Amino acid sequence: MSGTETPVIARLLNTARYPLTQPGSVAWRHTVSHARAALRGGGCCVLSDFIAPELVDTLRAQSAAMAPAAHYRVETVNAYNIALDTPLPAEHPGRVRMQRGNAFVPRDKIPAGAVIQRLYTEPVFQRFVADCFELAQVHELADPLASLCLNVVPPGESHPWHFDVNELTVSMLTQAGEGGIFEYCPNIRSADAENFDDVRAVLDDRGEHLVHRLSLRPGDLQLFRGRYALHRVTPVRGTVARHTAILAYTQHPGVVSSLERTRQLFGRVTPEHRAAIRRTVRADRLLD
Ligand SMILES: O=C(O)CCC(=O)C(=O)O
Ligand SMILES: [Fe+2]
Repeated sequence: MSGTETPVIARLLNTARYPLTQPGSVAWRHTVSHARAALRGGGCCVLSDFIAPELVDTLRAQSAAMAPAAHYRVETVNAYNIALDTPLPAEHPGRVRMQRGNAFVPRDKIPAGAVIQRLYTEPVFQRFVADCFELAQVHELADPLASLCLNVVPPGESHPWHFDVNELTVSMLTQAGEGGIFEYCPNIRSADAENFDDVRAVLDDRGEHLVHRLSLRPGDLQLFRGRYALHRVTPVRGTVARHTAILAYTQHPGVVSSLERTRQLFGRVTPEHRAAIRRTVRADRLLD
């Protein structure tokens, strides 16, 4: 790179606030220690105005252009996204059925030049994400559809309570909808404890004391431990859909979503999903 060339990452981000072009600098370490403290405490960190201010409109326009490519189908699901006929005891939270009205634009329908594609694969960004999550390295989710998505919550719909497959989720609101609040229950489960009682309490609206809420603006970056925090987006009102880019990373390479979950979310599976059945990689032994 010549001395005058601006690195791609510098054009994408609000580098005045977030020093991603200087890995390891004092300013970098300051941001990382803030993120680490928030992630250790509540499994969630919001870095406001993360994207370059002049790109916030582009981000919104690009997401609005790709939203029609989402797989729209309102479905009945449970919080674990496992088959509804899975035999479970009466009090099990997996028996609670919810309506899922959000829709995902899969990675293979997101243009290569889109801001969110460039950010997702940017090595300096991945290094920053790893540093924030206190990992030596993060891996892109090895899933051709779920690794990078746009989550579309149309007016009148919601994205009900669930856990993520991947341990590390990075997301960015690209278009705000009226309502559509992100709610989450930090560390409600861990890699070795499902804590079904508290999960059931939240699903039955008896768990208000466990619920936290975020106020997000387009271009904010959210780092989140979604495998251990039950979370949802409340119903969107008005006329404008809520759009969020979901950038999924994992601690271990080779993580692919199950066939059941992939069919639910995208309405199709790929040869990579079929090939992965025999070598499913998970960092834990949780239900999903
Ligand atoms: O759209 C959001 O803010 C949350 C999306 C989410 O939880 C997911 O896609 O798993
Ligand atoms: Fe999620």
